[in-house]
Amino acid sequence: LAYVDDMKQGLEQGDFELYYQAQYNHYGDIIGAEALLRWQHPVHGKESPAVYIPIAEESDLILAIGQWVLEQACRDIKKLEQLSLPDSFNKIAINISAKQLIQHDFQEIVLNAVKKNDIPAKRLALELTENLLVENIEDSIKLIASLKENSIDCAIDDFGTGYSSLTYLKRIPASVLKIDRSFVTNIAKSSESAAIASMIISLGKTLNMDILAEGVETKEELNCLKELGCFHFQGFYFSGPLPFDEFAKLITNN
Ligand code: G
Ligand code: G
Ligand code: MN
Ligand code: NA
Repeated sequence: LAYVDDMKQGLEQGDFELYYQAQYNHYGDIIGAEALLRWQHPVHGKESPAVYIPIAEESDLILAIGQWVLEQACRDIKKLEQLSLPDSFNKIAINISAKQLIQHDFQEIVLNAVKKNDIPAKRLALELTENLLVENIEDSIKLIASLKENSIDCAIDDFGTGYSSLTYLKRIPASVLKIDRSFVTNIAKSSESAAIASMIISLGKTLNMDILAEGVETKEELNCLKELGCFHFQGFYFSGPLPFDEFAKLITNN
């Protein structure tokens, strides 16, 4: 439990931080960003959320962390609203864990954070993984539809890696489909990856969703995605995750 205690203490001490990775359209305009959690373990140093989020998910600490992420993102959106943002900029997306999503008052929690920080709801979006949605399919469908009515869009994260059935996908009223990084890496060299990406892109189009490719690292990958009809991107080729101030500079200079 030592690790969970370290996280709890880190959260209380204000050691957690949100970084922002910009998302771009095919003109090179910034259309949004994904908020990514950062925390430095007192002994192990910088660690990926891929390591500590699953540990937090084993206890209720993920709820406190998720709450902090939600509120911090809303505070940062408030700060962005006071800058001169480009017209292309739409929203900031935060990642949501299973335990958060299944809270009976999850929607209320989200809407309260929006209200409390006095930001337009359309500036906040949620990223939910494919598996998370499928595990709670009926409730997820209702929740996403209801959030959408309240101007909060949802994206399906890591698409293609889970066990989603296409029947389910059709029923999920998400606005964005994020092509998992694993299909984007080497897309220019691997005909298999290209075929899968192409399938996801046509699927998304059929379902009237925006398609965003994550993990774009090279010009070749970018060109390949454009040829396949994907026009929204995120990845090191454009920008890595940045501390808020640097992200704010990036977006106002773009
Ligand atoms: O930021 P990358 O840098 O290492 O993130 C690794 C993984 O952690 C990704 O799958 C990402 O979705 C997840 N992640 C990052 N930030 C958050 C967060 O605030 N909440 C949740 N639940 N997951 C996050
Ligand atoms: O699962 P999720 O999509 O939320 O993962 C986001 C993770 O991907 C973060 O860890 C982020 O730092 C990482 N990431 C973002 N862009 C790139 C990229 O271009 N290449 C690689 N390898 N990782 C990336
Ligand atoms: Mn994500
Ligand atoms: Na992802």
